[in-house]
Amino acid sequence: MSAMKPQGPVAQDQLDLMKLSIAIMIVVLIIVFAIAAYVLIKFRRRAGQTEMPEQVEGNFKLEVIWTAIPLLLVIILAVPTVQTIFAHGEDLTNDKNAVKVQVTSHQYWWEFTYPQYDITTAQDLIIPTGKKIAFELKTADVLHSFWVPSLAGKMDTNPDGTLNKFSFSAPNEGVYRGKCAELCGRSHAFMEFKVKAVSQESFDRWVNAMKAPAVLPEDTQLAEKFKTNCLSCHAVGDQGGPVAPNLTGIGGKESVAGILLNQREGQEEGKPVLDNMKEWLHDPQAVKPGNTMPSPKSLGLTDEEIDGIAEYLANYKLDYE
Ligand SMILES: [Cu+2]
Repeated sequence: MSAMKPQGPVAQDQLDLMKLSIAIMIVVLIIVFAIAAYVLIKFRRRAGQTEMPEQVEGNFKLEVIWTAIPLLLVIILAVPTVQTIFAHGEDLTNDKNAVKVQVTSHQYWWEFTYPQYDITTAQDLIIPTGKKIAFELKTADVLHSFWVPSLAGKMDTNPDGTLNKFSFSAPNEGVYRGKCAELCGRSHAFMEFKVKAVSQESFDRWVNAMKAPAVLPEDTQLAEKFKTNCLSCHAVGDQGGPVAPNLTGIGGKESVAGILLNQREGQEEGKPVLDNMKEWLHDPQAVKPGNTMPSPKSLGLTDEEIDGIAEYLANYKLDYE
């Protein structure tokens, strides 16, 4: 998660701009300090010196020089900056070759809708490598900021209803960490998400898997509890509501609730997905204070039922990679 290690063309262009401005600043710094040091030593007041040194105010030549040089530097900075900003801010939402994603920020999670495929997911943004992803961003509550440092700069989600648009792409397969970059409440620091870039084939399989009918708990009693208590807000497959994060395939995601990292094959980081799921379901407020999910216990679910739902969700994986 670093803008200094770009993993895509947008982040690369942005890093190049940073390098250009830092290079110019360093050159200016060195020249200014060198002149200052030279002047301090060479023109210092000597013992017995009483006369006023020659004054240079109103010197036409000097004023032209110290106006022209900064102006030139600002132009050198401005031309590529403006070019890059307009290139990456281009609205690609009508581009047929781009994958359109509508981002909705919530306290404290991220919702991703793919209008071309009629699917909605949360927390893990799955994208095909090499394709331009055309984003359209809005918020469901307060001001948030969508930021995947290794792929692109920040983009605000505005409470006044205006849609912000931009695009980026990821040439390489991988998982890139994203953060909310605007203080938005108690659990702002936990408002993480992941961008997962996969091959076009895997992406197509993922789309199909997302559209498949919902998988519910095998135990019919538990399935009933899950439907009445969880699916009033959450959705799985074709069932449930649009209020809370879509749970389709949640067991295969990078994290639970965006912040409890699931251990992946060949990785030491994170805990088993079932442990994370139980930790979350037994006390969501302890994991992410101030989130709007009611505690399953307060809904009247027993510890056993909560464990059963955790087990069902931890095993609900989509086979697409
Ligand atoms: Cu936020």
